[in-house]
Amino acid sequence: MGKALDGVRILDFTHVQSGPTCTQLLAWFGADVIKVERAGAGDITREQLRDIPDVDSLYFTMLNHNKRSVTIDTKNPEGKLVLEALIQKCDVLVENFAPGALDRMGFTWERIQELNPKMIVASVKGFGPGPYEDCKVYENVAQCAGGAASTTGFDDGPPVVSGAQIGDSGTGLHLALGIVTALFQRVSTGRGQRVLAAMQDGVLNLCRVKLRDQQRLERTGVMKEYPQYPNGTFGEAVPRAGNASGGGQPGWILKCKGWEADPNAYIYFITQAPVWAKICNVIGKEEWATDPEYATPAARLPRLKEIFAEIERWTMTKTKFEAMEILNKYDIPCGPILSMKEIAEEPSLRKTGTIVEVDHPLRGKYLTVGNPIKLSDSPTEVTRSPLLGEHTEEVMAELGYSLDQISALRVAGAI
Ligand code: CAO
Repeated sequence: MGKALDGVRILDFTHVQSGPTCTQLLAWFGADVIKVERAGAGDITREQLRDIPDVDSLYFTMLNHNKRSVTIDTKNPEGKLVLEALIQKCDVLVENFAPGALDRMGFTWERIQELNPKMIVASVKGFGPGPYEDCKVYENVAQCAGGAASTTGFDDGPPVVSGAQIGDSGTGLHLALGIVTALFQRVSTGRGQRVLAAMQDGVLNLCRVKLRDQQRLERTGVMKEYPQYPNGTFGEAVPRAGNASGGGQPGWILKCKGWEADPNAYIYFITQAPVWAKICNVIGKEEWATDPEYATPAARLPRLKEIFAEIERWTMTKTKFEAMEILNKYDIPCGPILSMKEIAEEPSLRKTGTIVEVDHPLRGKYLTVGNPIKLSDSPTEVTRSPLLGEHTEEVMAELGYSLDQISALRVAGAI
């Protein structure tokens, strides 16, 4: 079966996490992704957090599947010519260098347009135009500047960053959408364009419910579904809400059987209004279904702590999986807190290709997260990440270079 992005060629100038997640997605959808790296070094993540000496790290392999790797020194005059040939042949250039790096290399937007007016140039930067536009940015900087950290954690503790890489992988996802949208627009305009996804913007986009709450707070001075209500105080800014649900249906994380020894023996429990009577039945508090102090969502809001404590008395008698099975019978929304170990071993995720085992010539078999987006007419087959420069000769030959020219460029240190 063909792939959605068959025929689309990506000049992948990305490194570390944010850019590579974007181009990996495009590769999974069928684009030919040619990753350009510096000879002898490559993407810095190849050697970061290594678990096997001298073998590409899991950090690298898990972000660079289905790509080809070529080495080019883009600061060498002859290397620049090779990059120019690639720009002329590709549809999209994706990069996430520090601000200005591409210009310093001599590849300004204007120069790229001269070489290929149809080229889409897509960038991840830490910040958009403004006071921080020249800053280098990593994941947690974006989580802090995008509003995630100030709204994550518990009220009596410091701001907390999330394990979900919303700054890097989240922005990569935003950029991928921008790229396919620009490719779509190019069909009618015939022109390329610039696509920018700033990490601060991407994180804020994912935190938009908190900007919603900021405005609710300013209008009413209180947010009744937050754990600070009714006994705590609200300041001027949205506070950290612990494990509160963030939506209109109150929720919390509750202990399950075995919590004393297992740090993940917990369940997320949502007291969805339409199933309130069923919740009361399950936990043995039938009277709460009709008691005016508990029967309506508004009446429950000031009592959420007491209500969740009562529900927890019940969840502590069940494992998280037992609780899940019982609650789902009654359509009560809930979710077990799954550890990475449990997720890695989950057969259904293996079956759908969300968790995939990949074989690598130097590291052997390892697990990775496959394509989380499933297209019925464009299935994803995850193939291993390339070794550094594995496809240099192949790609150079496609660009029309002879073997002698390739050898000469190697001697000159251009590739
Ligand atoms: N040949 C020659 N030079 C190359 C090259 C190649 N193939 N590939 C890269 N380089 C050069 C760049 O041109 C740059 O040179 P100058 O500094 O002289 O312009 C240099 O390598 C370093 O690039 P960099 O500044 O992007 O890399 P860094 O390690 O110093 O910074 C990072 C890394 C991520 C902080 C920075 O790239 C950045 O802020 N990127 C944008 C935001 C982003 O994507 N952050 C997420 C990263 S994932 O956590």
